[in-house]
Amino acid sequence: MEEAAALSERRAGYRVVTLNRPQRLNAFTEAMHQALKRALAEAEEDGECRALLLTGAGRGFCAGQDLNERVAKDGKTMVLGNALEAHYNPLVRRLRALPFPVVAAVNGVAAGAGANIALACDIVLAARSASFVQAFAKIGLVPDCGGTWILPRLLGPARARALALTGEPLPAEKAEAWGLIWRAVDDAALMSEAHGLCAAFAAAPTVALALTKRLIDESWGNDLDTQLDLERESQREASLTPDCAEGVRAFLGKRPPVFTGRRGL
Ligand code: T3D
Repeated sequence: MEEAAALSERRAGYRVVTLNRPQRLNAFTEAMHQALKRALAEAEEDGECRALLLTGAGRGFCAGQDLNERVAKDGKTMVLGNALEAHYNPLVRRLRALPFPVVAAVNGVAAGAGANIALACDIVLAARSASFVQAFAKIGLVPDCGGTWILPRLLGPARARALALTGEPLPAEKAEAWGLIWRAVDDAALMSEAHGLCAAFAAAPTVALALTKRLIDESWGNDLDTQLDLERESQREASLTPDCAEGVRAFLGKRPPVFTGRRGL
């Protein structure tokens, strides 16, 4: 039987999703989109899941769209855009909206849509040998999966433009130095760091983290006044969770908190 194009594994309090087409550097096919969609839906429906780790099998993280599925038949131009509507855009939106932190462990090259999907995760850890490639210009396409939105915001327009227009690989250490990712780590330490982070999130006040994630995302389109109002509302919501009561009690009692991640009692 053929192996699934995305694997999902349940750990204590979090899930690991592995893009699994190593012979093609985990380039996306229709089957991989379907498998990933299922894995993310399962994580979202799993009441015990409080973090998600996304990584790739083999030596790459993801090489974007599998270009074998984009070979024009009869010499005709293939009009692209449908896959963005059907798969890539919902995927980026879902990663941003998941009600717990999503950690990308970028184990190797992340190119095209693969780079921007990694950047759509909440925390990006990358192996020192990994790189981020806005490969689109090399094949006559434009950056997608939110690349034109996230790159200028994280890097400023000069670096965003140069990366997108040249398709030059950005090594992990430089990506960290430029503020594109959280941390570049030794290759051998990548997965243990990523698992450690997810295990910590699995014991964190999940509702507050989900609200924080939303606040930071919404801040891009808000002025300070609107953001202050949103913080007030989110703080009200967070303060009503059992984890907030527990956090305060634990602090005052000089003991470690035991968070459940639950919304209500
Ligand atoms: O509807 C739509 O499609 C719109 C959406 C578009 C989203 C996109 O992502 S467009 C961008 C697509 N991706 C690319 O253009 C990247 C293509 N790949 C590369 O540029 C290079 O492979 C890398 C820079 C990622 C890595 O280079 P390297 O030298 O480490 O590895 P390699 O030898 O090029 O690749 C290894 C194998 O994977 C190789 O196959 P082989 O020769 O061993 O049989 C290569 O052909 C294959 N592979 C890599 N990327 C893709 C791919 N096969 C199909 N599609 C790929 N994207």
